[in-house]
Formats: sequence, structure tokens, C-alpha cells
Amino acid sequence: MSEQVGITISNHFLQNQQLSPGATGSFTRLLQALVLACKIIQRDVGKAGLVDVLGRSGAINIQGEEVQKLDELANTTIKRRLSASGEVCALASEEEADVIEIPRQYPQGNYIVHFDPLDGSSNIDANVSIGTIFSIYRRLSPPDSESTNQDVLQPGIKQVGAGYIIYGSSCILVFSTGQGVNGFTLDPSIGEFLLSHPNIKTPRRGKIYSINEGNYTYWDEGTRNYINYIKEGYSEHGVHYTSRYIGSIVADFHRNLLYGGIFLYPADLKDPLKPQGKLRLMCEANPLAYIIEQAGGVASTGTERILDIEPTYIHQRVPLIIGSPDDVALYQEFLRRERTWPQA
Ligand code: P6P
Repeated sequence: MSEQVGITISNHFLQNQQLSPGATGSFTRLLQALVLACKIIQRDVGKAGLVDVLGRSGAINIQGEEVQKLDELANTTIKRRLSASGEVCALASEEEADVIEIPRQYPQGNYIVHFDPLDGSSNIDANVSIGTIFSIYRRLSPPDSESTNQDVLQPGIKQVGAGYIIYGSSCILVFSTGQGVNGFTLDPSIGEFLLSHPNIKTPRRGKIYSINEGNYTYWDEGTRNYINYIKEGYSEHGVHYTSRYIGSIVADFHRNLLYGGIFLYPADLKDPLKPQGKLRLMCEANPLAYIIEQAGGVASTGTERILDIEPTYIHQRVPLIIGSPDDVALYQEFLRRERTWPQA
């Protein structure tokens, strides 16, 4: 057990800053603003059920404002807190069609953040865990200038930080700045995130597969053969996989990160408008790919490393196959048709 367990996330940031030669505190201030935004979202998500009841009575509006959809509220919270930090020159949200300009009253900072403010929010009425996902890049254009497309559309390998927050049975923030993956759990009694999962590493192979099997008829042959194999073939060799799929990627990803296994959202023919699958490269696949690689895992489209993809559009969608390296490697064999099931 690391002696660091229990330190606050603020102290963790400051320790990292002291280890970074030439650090100015700018990145730390950005991370602090993000943590504050997530604490506010956690508070609002925690009242979701009540807001609906109280909202109807008209007795209480959330934060004294017109009751908003929670994902709109989360989006606004993150935009306001990051802009006010003075550390960002551009933002891109899953909730907004275009790049978000930073209001003139704030300095143009040196970072760009892509974020999904409240992923899985359609599950909130069922009290299923949902989350915020974020991905941080350093600007390429000169300081104090207008941000450019090149600033916003960088490959995932250029991320300088990424992470997610799960609003569930407890609120946990998992992130990396390139020196491994750490998890912090919110202690609501003191309003602090405390280090609870130091240096997370994912198992080389797991026994969990996560995929929406309702899309089976829309998958390519390699994906169908792989899923059939781990459901039928493996058990012949004494390895029995179990299916776990919540439909909220932060929850599915976090479980597989800790226990091992594979999460798949392959390209499917279900929606002609989304031939590359449902998940977004910049605010879902890239940050989770950064995390899984830092934890010893793999993230691929099935044929290409996620972090190598040169993005062309902020809402670009990609197939995502992510998790334990041996599980992803086996899937790729089926995709290349080196393996077939049932045996030809
Ligand atoms: P489906 C939630 O809407 C989300 O973006 C991810 O969190 C989740 O993994 C996926 O969609 C679920 O999609 O098509 O299986 O309902």
C-alpha cells in the first residue's frame, strides 16, 4: 500500500508540479478548476431525483436558476470554471457543435480541453452511474493569440493529461498526466478528493467482455466470430468469460480497468449516419485510450491505435476496442480473420 494513499488531490498536483522543471503552476490551476467543476456537478447529480420532484413543486430551483437538464448544467459549469481559470485558449464539448471561444474578459491560456460533461446522462433517471470525461492538450500556436484548428485537432498521443469522474455509489476521479494512473475518491464530509487508487495497472487478460449485444446483427463478421468464441469456444478451454455492460462508458471502462477485460463499441451498420460507431474520438476514445495505455492496456479501432489517429473534426466518431492487451490482441486476430469461430 503506497504511503501516498489519503493525500488530497491538491497536494498530489503540487507534488507533481514540484517534480516538473520549469512548471509555472498553470497546469495545476487548470486541473484545480476542473476538479472544482466536477465537485459542483457531483452535488447537482446527487440531487437529480429530488430536483425533478422539487422542480415540479416550484419550491426550489436548482442553484436559484431555471431548472436545466443536468447535462446542460454540467456543460455550463465546466465551461465557466475552465474559462475563468485563465488557462485555456479553446474548449470543445460533446454538448456543443462548435469549438467554444473563451470570453474576452479572461486571458487566453495555453491549454485546450475536450470534454464530455455528463456521459451516459440518459441513465440518470434510473440512478445508473454516469460521468465526466476530459482530455487536455497544450496549444501549438503562439501564446495570447487566437486558438487555431491545429490547436484543437491534435492526435491523442499529444495529450498532456486526461481522465474521468464517475458519479456513482461514490465519486471517483481517475486521471493521468503521463506518469501513471491515479484514482481519487471524494470524501463528501470534507469536500476533498483523496488518493484511493495509486498507480492503477490493468491486468494483461481479464474475463469480462462489454459490448451491446443488441447490435449483433449490425456487426462485421470478425466481431461476431470473436464474441461467439469467447462465449462458446473459450469455455472449452476452461476460461469462462462473463458479460458486463452498463451502457455508461465511464462505469464500464472503470470496472474493466480495475478487473481486466475488454470493452467494444465497434463500427456497426445500425445508424448510417454513424458508420464508424457511436463513440467520439476527441472526448471519449482519446482520453480513455490515454488512461488505458498509462495503465498497461491497449486502445484500438480494431486496426489502428486510437492515439495515432489524426483527427479531422471535433465530433469525429471511431470504433473503440479497449482494455487488457491479450484480450484486444485476440479480437484483432479475429478481425484479421486469422481466427474463425466456429472452426471452419
Ligand atoms: P448504446 C452513453 O450514451 C454512451 O455514449 C456511452 O457512455 C456508452 O458506452 C454508449 O453510449 C452506450 O451506447 O448504443 O450501447 O446504448
